[in-house]
Amino acid sequence: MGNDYVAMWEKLNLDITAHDGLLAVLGNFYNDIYLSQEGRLKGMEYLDFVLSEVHGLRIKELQDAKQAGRKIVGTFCIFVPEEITLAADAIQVGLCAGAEIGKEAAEQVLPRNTCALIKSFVGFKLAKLCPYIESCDLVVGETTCDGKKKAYEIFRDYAPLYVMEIPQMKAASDKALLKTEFMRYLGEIERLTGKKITAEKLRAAIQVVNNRRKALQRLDSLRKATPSPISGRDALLIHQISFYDDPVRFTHQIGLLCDELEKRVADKQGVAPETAKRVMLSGCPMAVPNWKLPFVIESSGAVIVGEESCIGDRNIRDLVDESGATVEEMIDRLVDRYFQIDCAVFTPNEERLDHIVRMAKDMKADGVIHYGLMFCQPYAMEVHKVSKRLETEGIPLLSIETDYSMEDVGQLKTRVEAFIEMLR
Ligand code: BJ8
Repeated sequence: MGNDYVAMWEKLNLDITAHDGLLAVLGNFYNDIYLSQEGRLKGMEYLDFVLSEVHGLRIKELQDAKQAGRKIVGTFCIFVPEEITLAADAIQVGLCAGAEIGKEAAEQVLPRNTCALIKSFVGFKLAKLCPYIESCDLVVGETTCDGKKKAYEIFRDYAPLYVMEIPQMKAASDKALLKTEFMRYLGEIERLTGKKITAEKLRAAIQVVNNRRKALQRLDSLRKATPSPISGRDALLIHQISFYDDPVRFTHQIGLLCDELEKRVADKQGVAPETAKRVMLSGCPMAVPNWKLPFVIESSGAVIVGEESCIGDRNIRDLVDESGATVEEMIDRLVDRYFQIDCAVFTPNEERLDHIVRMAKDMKADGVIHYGLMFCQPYAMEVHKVSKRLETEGIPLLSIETDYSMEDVGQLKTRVEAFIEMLR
């Protein structure tokens, strides 16, 4: 990324020196983890380009959109309905952060024993590192885990924040709460943009987001093939970029990539030998540039065939029923869809266990690696049930807890290699 963007970053009030540091880390990481892979798909050139311009061209596009009167909405959770945001002609971007570069700043306001994802987004804001946060007209938080919920109370001193209440159980009253919250959000977005959300606009937005989900479903279903035609690292990157890129353009590009993948599958061409062990990831979301564990797994000779995670299957598995005629009917369909999300903040959360088993079987996974971010209680607690359930199904599990630092790479590699050896 050249210097052409420095003026734009200065205008966004980024700390240019610290931001240069972030881009350098990102660039080195990307070279080591991505560009070093052999036999990559031609279609990945688009993703490489988007990533190389993630703080450049895409931010420029957002600034141009703002100039043209559109609003930018940032989110941290897949519960925030992008369909409503798009229906008011606003742009939604994911703000979850996967780097520890703002950690020191974050630890001045947060307890040290906070999960890395929360520290990262707070740190990015306080250290003025993220052009996405700085571009936002509204940041939408949500009452999911306690860590995020309480961090927003601090975050709101630094950014225009709106918090959506998310239920924690799945009774009828919880569903009614989600509907009330979606209606409240609709009102908030209309106020922000000054635009009325009509049935026509909401229907079009539902189709745009559904089409992106369908493209990602197609991608993930091609990973059922043996040998797997795409690395887990590349597939994860595609899911990560889906939170930043223009949805229509992204969907088109993923369609082209899937055409290429289909050909590979037909030719029995894979990224790893047919005998490579197939591993499924499950657990906390992996935000850009959190590629540590996938790299460790795939450089140990296994191939990742699926992610049971919010940056993965949990975000794309369910579509919105497109049959609603009025705005209210469409909101009901949205609630039906979002209410199926089986995040570990729900109690009880048996559906997630069913999904993990179904997905592991579908993807022909030889084993599951459960990924928990250190200090993430919901996923750490749930791993006990995941482990018991997988044991009854005869599916081997390795549970890993880590953060964004690179200090434990050696130790992780030893554990992952032993697990893969055991699968053999
Ligand atoms: S729907 S998973 S995106 S809340 S890792 S911050 S849970 S302490 S991210 Fe999530 Fe929505 Fe659920 Fe998905 Fe807290 Fe855990 Fe940290 Fe987490």
